[in-house]
Amino acid sequence: MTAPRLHPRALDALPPAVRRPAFDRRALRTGIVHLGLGAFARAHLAAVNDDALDAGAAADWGMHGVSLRHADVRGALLPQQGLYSLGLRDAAGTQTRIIGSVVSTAVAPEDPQAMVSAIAHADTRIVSLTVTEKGYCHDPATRALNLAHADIAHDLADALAPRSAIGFVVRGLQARCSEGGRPLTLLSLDNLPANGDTLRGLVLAFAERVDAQLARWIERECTFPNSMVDRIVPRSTEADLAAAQAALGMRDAAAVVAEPFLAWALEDRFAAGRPDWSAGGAQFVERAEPFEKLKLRMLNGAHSAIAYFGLQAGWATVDAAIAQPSLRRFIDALLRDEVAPTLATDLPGFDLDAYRAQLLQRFTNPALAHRTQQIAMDGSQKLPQRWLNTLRDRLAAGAPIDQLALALAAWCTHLRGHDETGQRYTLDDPLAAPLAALHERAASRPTAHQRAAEFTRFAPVFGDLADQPRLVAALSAALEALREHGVPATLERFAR
Ligand code: CS2
Repeated sequence: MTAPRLHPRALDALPPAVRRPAFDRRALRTGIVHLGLGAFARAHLAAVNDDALDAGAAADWGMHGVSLRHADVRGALLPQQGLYSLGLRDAAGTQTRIIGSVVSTAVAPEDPQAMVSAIAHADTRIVSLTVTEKGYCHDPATRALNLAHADIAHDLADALAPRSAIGFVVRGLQARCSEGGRPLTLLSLDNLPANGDTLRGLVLAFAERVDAQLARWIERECTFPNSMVDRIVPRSTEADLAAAQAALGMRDAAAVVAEPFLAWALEDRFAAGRPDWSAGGAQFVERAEPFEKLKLRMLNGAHSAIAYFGLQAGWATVDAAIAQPSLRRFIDALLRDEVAPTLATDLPGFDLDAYRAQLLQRFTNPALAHRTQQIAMDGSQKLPQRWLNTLRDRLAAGAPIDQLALALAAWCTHLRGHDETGQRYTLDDPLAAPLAALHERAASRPTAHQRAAEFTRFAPVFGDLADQPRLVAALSAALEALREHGVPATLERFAR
């Protein structure tokens, strides 16, 4: 017999252990338009928003979730009228709850004007984004709008059917400005440094090219709070959907799983109000930047290192990788010796040792099966803020960079498209073709020093670090060590 589908009418039939929304979903109206309704947003923003609604937030804080590319999330949520389950998992087991704050869903390319109208709508007071790093169509090293990006070029030329998140936002703001000009908050929830300021810079750069008056209106009426978001949310697999079905006694095609941990530090600069997300663990802060920097450099920096070593050595998940003593010792040393010292002055009194210990503990979560291959994707978009800003600070301080250089060497090595056993994989990166060409160019150089220098000249990632002498020296030593000794033995040598 096929299991029934999760649906508002079926909520009463759920097992008692499954928490469900306490608020009246039928009264919900859309106040938040969210771009990028992937697993992360469903396990973070929407879950916190549910907590706020449970705690009595007004019914006009429902969410309209929009996918910018694919129809699968909408396809899964539509028959469930927006309901889905969130399973919080660790070694102790799984806590399952139903999330109800998503009122409606859409797929932007099917009806671009509907998306523009949703941003312009008088009831919309927040437009939030989780579109991943590459969704900002910027130059990762400089964070400037990439005017050569095909979607940006298209969106500047064609006002009616945008493709990019930035294009949709600006065309939506243009309509909003001419339809009453109500203020709006634009909230980036992606892992970018100063994500609000970055989004603002990109939106204004696009808007200037459309209409300078529009750019002035945006500067006056819209806010872009910075925020640090944190929860580890792997992509859902068939096994996750099966586990959700077992817990619910019904089928949920949009189930997400995540770790129990959640953090969200954001600036309280909302142009048109907000729900009280502190009910779900959000922390409103004066400046989010120190928290972002901490999280990007420590958690995401460690994650990317685990991903590239793991991928090369054949450790398929984060917990399997961090269970390798050599990698665990190296990551601990990297965070302690080279990353944490760059953060101390920004966070006076903050216990960086406890934070590091907690991170390592989170990485050991055996119930997530977070794939190293998933984290390894889009490295060109991630490494500047995860490793290279740390590296710049270390260089400026005249401090050692050997461990950061080894992580970089693992990324450079991974560009060859196969692991240490010869197993091939596809480079998953918006710059995959130029990166593969870069690897080929570097590999053709006769000396390790020249190979390392070649890598550092890849401007979208390294920017002003091209040919930096200390970086080239450290990277060349690290590339050689990896080539000669392989991942596990090299990690042993580099973990002091
Ligand atoms: C990960 C992040 O895939 C990745 O690049 O590093 O998604 C990470 O799991 C989250 O930022 C944790 O908050």
